[in-house]
Amino acid sequence: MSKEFKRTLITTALPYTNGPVHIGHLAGVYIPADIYARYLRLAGRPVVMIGGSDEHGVPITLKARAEGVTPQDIVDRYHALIKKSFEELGISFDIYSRTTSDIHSETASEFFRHLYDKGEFVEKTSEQLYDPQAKEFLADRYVTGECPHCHNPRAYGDQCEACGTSLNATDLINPKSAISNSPLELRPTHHWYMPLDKWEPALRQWILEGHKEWKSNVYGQCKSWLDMGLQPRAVSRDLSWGIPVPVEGAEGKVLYVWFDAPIGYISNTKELLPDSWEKWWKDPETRIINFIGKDNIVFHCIVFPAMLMAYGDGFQLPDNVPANEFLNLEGDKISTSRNWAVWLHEYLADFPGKQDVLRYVLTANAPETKDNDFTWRDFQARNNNELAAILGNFVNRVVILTHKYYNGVVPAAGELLDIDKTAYAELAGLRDSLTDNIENFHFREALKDAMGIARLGNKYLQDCEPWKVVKTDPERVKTVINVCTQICASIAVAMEPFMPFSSERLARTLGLGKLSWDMIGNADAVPAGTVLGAPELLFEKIDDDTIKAQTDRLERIKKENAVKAYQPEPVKAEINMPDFEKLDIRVGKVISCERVPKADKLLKFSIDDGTGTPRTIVSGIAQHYKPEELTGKQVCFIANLAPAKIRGVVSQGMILSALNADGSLKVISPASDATNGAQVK
Ligand code: B3M
Ligand code: ZN
Repeated sequence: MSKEFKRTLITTALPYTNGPVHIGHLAGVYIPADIYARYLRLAGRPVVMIGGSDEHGVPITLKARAEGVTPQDIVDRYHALIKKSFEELGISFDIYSRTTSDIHSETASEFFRHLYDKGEFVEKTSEQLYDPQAKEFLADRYVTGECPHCHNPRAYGDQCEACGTSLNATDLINPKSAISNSPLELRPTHHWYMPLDKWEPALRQWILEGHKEWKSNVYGQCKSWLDMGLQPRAVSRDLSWGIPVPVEGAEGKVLYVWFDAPIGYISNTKELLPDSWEKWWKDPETRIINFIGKDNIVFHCIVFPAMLMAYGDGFQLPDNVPANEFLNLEGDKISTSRNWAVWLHEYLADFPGKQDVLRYVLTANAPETKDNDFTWRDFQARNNNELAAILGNFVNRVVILTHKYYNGVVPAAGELLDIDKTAYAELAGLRDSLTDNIENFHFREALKDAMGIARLGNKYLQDCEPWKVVKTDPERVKTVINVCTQICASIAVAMEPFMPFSSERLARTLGLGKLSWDMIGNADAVPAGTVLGAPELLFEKIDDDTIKAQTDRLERIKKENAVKAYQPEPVKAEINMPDFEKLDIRVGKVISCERVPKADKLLKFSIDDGTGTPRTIVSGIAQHYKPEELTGKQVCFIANLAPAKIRGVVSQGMILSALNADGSLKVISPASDATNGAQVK
């Protein structure tokens, strides 16, 4: 750090309240921010961590419309849910407020008015797409039509998902409202714009010259925006949901959600610290850090800083914006609309008491430099092989041995041998690396260092073998157990930013009072004579059934999504009646059905086709039906298909089934009992 700061203001992206938060939000923003805030507190450095809900914006109004409730109902519901689930996960906000609060609308209005009075906006009337049925202007995202490039008929106004081109809604051929499906008109409308072009030189200087230390993904995105050249951006919208534009004659216009939301950081600081908030925003000795996801970089590094510069009055720009990339789920992009997510509130209900496991896995897998994938198998493996087998195991062994040998009373260490000194030296090395990594927002590496302390402890204990030495040199064992206890104390502190719940339990067992960062590596963190609590397992193994319940849920969702997105196959070329009449389709009853050995897709049927001689048919539906499910049922089959040998069995025909959107096969049966052998006409 080039400069000494007196205090750190941490902001976390304000989640939209049109749905609950999911693991992508957590891994990208809230867990890293919380690690950083907790670390600073342990290091005794002044910090406030600001959070809150972003309650404006079009998606909220659409959700309200779809449910027939008011936008306020929607934001009340999700704000409460999000706030509660963050609390339960231990995200240690100093305040978690909301952008529908009075203090926020006052602050945001005043901000706008101040820029307006200073002449910092440009005003323009332009033609925009209007939905005459819904009686509103539409954001680009809510317009659909034909892509002018690839002619995909279902392109969105901001992007064509078929060819990937970014678009303006006015580029689309035959634009239609995605809300009402009605054709759109161009109508003139008046708005206020932030002239970002005016701030471009200052932004270039500040970021490209002044903040070369920013993460390369952030710096790179800023550079490419700046190199493309900045344009004025509208900061107002024609909507009814939002903070009214505080200017005479601006009825029906509200602040653009991206104008008011970042001001939410300021309003929430004001709400938390009504008397001292200014020093957290305007004193150059305050360091501001914005934790966000990569889709928010432009707003935090370009638009909001331009707003702050335009406002003046000493407002400080962020010192760093350690934005993360995206987390995927089981190989697919997380999506609220497709319900492809692990929702925090559901995780908390399904895994009570296991907040730290999620925090651990999401940190170990954090998308710090590239997109990353969350899988339930990895979740289980990390819990079982790392948390339970390494960390939990070491701590548990130490506590058990202390109880076994010394009734739980921590013995005094004797003279330290080389092996003990080496352990302390390695511990100090890990502490320094851990500190350095956290300071530089490398939380994955930092977590490895913290786990390294547990690995070190395991190795030390294994090398010292107190269970053998106790018979030959009981004095030596006292030192070993003492050193192990100190390593446990280091773990309790080092783990606190990442896994606060387990840290607290361990600290209680060790009789540690208030934790502080300098206890890591301290050889006297647990004074001799301390009575340890009873041994308790910090982490339990997670079994396969628990994981299967989660992967089954995702499978179900995947199928539901396939059904929703299903487009029937185009109808094949036309045929004539004689073509159809060549097919001899019949009804028959399944007399017996069995698996074909060594062929996991095949079932062998014996069918009563009315002739008195059972007919054998082999069918590739073993992954869709168990043999007993079909026995006794009537099915339809092609009776005149040329026999074919399949896995050594001669198959005389083909059983008909429907291929569904989700890839499943459904055997076709007559709707009510038919005669075996009856022809299907
Ligand atoms: N609500 C976008 C998001 O949740 C937005 C962040 C606002 S931060 C001021 O991704
Ligand atoms: Zn296209």
